[in-house]
Amino acid sequence: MAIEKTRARHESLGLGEQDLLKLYRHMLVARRVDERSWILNRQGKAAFVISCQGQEAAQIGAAYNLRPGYDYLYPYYRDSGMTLLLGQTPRDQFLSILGKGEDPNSGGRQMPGHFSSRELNIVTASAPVGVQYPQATGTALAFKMRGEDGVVMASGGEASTSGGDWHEAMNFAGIHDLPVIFLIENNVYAISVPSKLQVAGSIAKRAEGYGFPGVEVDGNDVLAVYEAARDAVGRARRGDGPTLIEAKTYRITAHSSDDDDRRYREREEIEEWRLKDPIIRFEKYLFDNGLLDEEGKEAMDREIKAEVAEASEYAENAPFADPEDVLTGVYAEA
Ligand SMILES: Cc1ncc(C[n+]2csc(CCOP(=O)(O)OP(=O)(O)O)c2C)c(N)n1
Ligand SMILES: [Mg+2]
Repeated sequence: MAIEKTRARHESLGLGEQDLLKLYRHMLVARRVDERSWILNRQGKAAFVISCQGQEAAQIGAAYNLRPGYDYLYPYYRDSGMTLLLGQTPRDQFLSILGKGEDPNSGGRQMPGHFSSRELNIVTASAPVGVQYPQATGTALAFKMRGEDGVVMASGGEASTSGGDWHEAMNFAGIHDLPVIFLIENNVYAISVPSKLQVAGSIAKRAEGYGFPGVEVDGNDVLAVYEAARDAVGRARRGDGPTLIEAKTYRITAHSSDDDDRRYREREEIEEWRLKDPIIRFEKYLFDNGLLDEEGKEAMDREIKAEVAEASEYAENAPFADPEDVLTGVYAEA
């Protein structure tokens, strides 16, 4: 009797080898860009760094379902993984982190992490936590009114669900069955405040009160996030309305380069989560399924590190924004 080979998880999800290697590569690019950013900060070149480390699976697994330049993304400051996947480059990231004139997000006028691209439909966030949700919901309403099948993804941390904006957006999206996906990257902390002092009950379950599905997913498992977001995007595109995804994850670095996390969490806790590092976990999956080996991994990492070094060097040598340009785009030209 022939022994039937059990299908690997990715096969059941309809993902092929190229998809998996693309997911993995982008997770690694995001990590290496982030690591390099901290070096630039420690060298006194980057004034401020805010990290995606630990959240790459949540970001890349979710954004893999979007159609760049057609769907809309309202990311939050940690979502460099998403923007890199959708088409921003390491060079773009460093130009922004170093506040250079060529920075595509704001021409060097905004803090890092305020991603923006007209071509990629990535809409810049304001600095107050949570204000992206009503705007994203409005964009979803526009898609619906036009009869187009675009979807909108809006993401944020768990603390952004404590604010009124999030609830108003959830309510409005629920009433009008809008094509919007709320992706909450629950990384356990809001700067120094642990989620048990920030979040009452379950975030995912709140969706039920607004009349649409909410799912909780292992945010360090890229395939699990991909699946949850694929279903959510499918629902939205079919006109079946919004979905809330709560991706349980962990921020490995301090909140930002201005934060000393030794003041509020134990080193052991970070070490425990490092064992669940989404990149290492996915690497193991790829190894176990014969899709990557040590040699291939090292070659890819070498290539990425070279690309990141070149991008960083380019940005370091690029000119700062012209001081005359500081008010461009702020006031209407007479
Ligand atoms: C309305 C508002 N309050 C406070 C802040 C300061 N602030 C910036 S980030 C942050 C923590 C947000 O935590 P969370 O939403 O969990 O995202 P994380 O940084 O953990 O990814 C706070 C309090 C702000 N930017 N806006
Ligand atoms: Mg958080």
